[in-house]
Amino acid sequence: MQIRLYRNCQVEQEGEVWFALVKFVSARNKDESNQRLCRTNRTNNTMGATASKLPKDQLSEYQELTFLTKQEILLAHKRFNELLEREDRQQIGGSRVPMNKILTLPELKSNPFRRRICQVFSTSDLRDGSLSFEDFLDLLSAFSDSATLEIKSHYAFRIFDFDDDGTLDTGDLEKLVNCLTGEMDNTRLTSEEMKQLINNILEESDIDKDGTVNLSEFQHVISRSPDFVSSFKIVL
Ligand SMILES: [Ca+2]
Ligand SMILES: [Ca+2]
Repeated sequence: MQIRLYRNCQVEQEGEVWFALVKFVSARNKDESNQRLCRTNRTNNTMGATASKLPKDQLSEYQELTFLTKQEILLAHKRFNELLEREDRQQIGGSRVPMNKILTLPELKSNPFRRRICQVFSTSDLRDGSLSFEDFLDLLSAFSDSATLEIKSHYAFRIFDFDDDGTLDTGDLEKLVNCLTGEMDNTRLTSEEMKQLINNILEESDIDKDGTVNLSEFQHVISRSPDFVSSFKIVL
C-alpha cells in the first residue's frame, strides 16, 4: 500500500536526500569510533578493580528489557556511576544525572543531536533532559548494535521532531538541517538553499502530500537507507 502510494508520487530516486543526511551524521561519528576502541580496551583492563555493584536479579531484568548484553549493562552502570555526585553513588536507582553532565560523555560530545537525545530519553517531570540510570539504559539500548530498524527509526523520528507534536514539519526540518550544518554564518544554508533542501526532503518522503512527514512516512523512507541502522549507533 505504502509502496504504491509512494510510486504515485513519482519520486525517481527514493530516499536520496535522507541517505545524504544520514551519511553526514555517520561521517561525523567516525572520529569517535577510534577513540571508543581505545577507551573500551582501557576500561576492560581496569574492570576488575572497579567492579560494578549491580544486584544480579536487577541485571537479568535489564538484560530482558533492553537490547544490551550483560557486559554492556555493567559498563553502562560504571560510566553512569562516574557521572553521579559522590553522595548519590550509593542510591543509583533514584538518582538523575543532569543533561550538561551527560553531554560531557565523549560518545555524545560531537553528536549534533546530543541535546535532543537527552530530552527524548529523559523521563524527568521537569523536562530538563536529565537521565536516570534506566533512561540511560533505554538510550544505549536504542542506539545499540542489536536494536531493530523499527526501534531505531522510531527514536530517530522522535529526536528529529523538535516540538514533540508527532510530525516533522518545515520548522523541524529546518532545525534538523541546522543541527547538521552548524548554525555559524559560514556553514549554515542560505534561506534559498534551505527552502530547496526541505522541498527535496518533502518530495521524497511526504507520501500523502500534507506538507509534513509523519512516523510511517519517515520509517518508509529511512528503511531504504542502507546506512541508517549502522550509523544510528552510540556504544560506550
Ligand atoms: Ca514536529
Ligand atoms: Ca505527510
